[in-house]
Amino acid sequence: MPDETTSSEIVVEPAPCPAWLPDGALAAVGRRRVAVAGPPDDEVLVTVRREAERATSAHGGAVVDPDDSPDILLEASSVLDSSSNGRNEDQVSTLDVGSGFRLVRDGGRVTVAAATATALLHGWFHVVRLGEAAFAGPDADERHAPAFALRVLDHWDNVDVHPVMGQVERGYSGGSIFYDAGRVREDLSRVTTYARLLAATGIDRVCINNVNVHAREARLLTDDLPEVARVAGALRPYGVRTHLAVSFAAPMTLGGLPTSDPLDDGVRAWWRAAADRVWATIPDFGGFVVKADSEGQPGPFAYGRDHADGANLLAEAVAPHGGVVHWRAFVYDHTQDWRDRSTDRARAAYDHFAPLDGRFAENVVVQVKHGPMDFQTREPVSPVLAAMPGSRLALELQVTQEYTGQQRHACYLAPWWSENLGFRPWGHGDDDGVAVRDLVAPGGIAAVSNVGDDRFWTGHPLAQANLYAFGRLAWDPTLDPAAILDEWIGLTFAGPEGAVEPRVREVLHAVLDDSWRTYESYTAPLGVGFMVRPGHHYGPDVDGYEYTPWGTYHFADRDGIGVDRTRATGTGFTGQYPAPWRDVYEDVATCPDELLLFFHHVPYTHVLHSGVTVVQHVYDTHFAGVDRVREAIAAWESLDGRVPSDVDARVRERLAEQLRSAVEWRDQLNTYFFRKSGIPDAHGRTIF
Ligand code: GCW
Repeated sequence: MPDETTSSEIVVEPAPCPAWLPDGALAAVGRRRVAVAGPPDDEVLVTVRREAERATSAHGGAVVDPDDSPDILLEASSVLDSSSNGRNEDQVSTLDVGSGFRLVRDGGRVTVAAATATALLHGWFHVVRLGEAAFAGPDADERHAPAFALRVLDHWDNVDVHPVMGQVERGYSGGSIFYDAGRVREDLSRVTTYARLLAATGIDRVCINNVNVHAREARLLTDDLPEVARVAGALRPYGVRTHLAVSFAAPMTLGGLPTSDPLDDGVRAWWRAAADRVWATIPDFGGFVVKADSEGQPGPFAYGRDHADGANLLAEAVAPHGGVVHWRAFVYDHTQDWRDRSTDRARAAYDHFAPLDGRFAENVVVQVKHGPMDFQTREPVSPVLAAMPGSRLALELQVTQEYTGQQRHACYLAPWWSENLGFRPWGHGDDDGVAVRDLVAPGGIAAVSNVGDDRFWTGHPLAQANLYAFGRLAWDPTLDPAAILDEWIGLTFAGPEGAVEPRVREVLHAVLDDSWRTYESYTAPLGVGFMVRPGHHYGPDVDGYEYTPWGTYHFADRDGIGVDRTRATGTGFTGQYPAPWRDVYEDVATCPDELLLFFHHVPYTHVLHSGVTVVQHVYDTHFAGVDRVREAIAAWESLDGRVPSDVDARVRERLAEQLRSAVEWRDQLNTYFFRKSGIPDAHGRTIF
């Protein structure tokens, strides 16, 4: 057997893993007779037909004519309502038929009908997901529509490899699936496979470049448009539309104008011409994403203008084409003096954006990070979400695990996202109160993707569950995270005949269901956040950010820890919330334990609602967290050959690193708090 490779040998990369769409997952539909009806030249309808062919040829079914009594009939452009004169106006308005589908089950046969081929494709994947249950239930006539019309994945991918951030900023899954060697990839077949995975969750928009738009990436908007069109062409068969992140300074850097002032006529004309070119090249282009006046990105502040001026400039340019502008609210001072106690980064988004409510054009979506800081494992919900009733808001989540273990730790984030989506800023009223998911319905939801060119897509194979769950929550934010995980397991670990071994299901739930809380337990405590290594943000460094300009401090001293954000004695951040939360958070007696250090500076001896002191809580949770990682490892090892060996090997490798890292977190945090406070662990465990 040759033991060395020569340069002339062709290295065949293993195909990317099928994630949640192995052929086994198509068994229930693939065993049946499937018919597709609709405009034959529609590109997405061609995909629907191909999907039907793929499934049936893998499982012995057949694609048949619509009038040949199919078991599954997929119909595009059919009348969605059963009333004889077509659509019932009430239903049309509440259902958003444009992006929804109707599913009728009659005597075990299923008809899926939709007004567009993309919606039909989503309906097809719905049936795939249901498996045999789609055909076995009682007769039914259901309408399914996404809660959010805009469901976007943002890629922080660079075309060039950035010297500090790499090719994918905060990417933990290898290189970009879009770009290689400083240009759009020649072979974009993987992008189409990605679009297929997304379509199976209901995601239909992707922004293909980093919101930090560097010089090379800025040119995607101009010189590289034909290349962007190729990417759009690779996403389109699965009904996924392309967006671009653009630089606010583009009129100067790309257009050679002397200014980017949003009120300058030349600048307005430049953006209109730029947008015209984009839509002339890519007629179904979605729109622009903008990070302005944030972490060094250019913006309207340079001209004494505000973010409404900036956003409306681009909105005007894209409006004739039906485009949208996702304008991010992640704006704060990243050059803060750590000695300055009057500035509070948590306040920044609200202070900048709430006063602008009502001034944004109709096609501007203000994209708000879920928390006031930055995708921490635990933070309160951003008060901006309740402060802009006259604007279209989108919720921004982070699927890539920047602060949540970087896809080396198993950390299923759906419970955390679900908590944010269900948060009720005005508490529970008579009608149970308005939740974040209601507030963002007009602007939808966006998240930073965790995908790269890694064979498992997400580095950690189990991090695929986060991408899947984001898509499903974007469709229906009321879904139960454990039920979503169960769906993901059912699809991903389907054997050739579609069944999943019960033990596999059990172990995956054991490892993932509560993994976000486990991660929280061994990292920064009680909502204080950060305590990570500066720069790459992996692993513990309690004081790593304490004396930096980033506005992320914990203020630990010998007596206590936490940030006083009260109105009475602190930064006043609690005042950005409506009642009851402004008062609940203000009072140390009512503030929830998990957010105590976000809102209050307390002594280590402060007794939590749970009955233990702050310092004892740190010790207890950090010891328990490591124990839970050990349990997860034991559970995984008990699978013993029940999952494919390559998945098993990768997961084992990641779990080992998770344990190493969790032990490091435990020991550094416990030691830090012990040394600061001088208070020993009540149970006498080892602290260094
Ligand atoms: O979480 C921070 C990241 C930056 C990122 C920024 C943002 C794209 O550390 O890498 O930049 O957020 O959301 O803009």
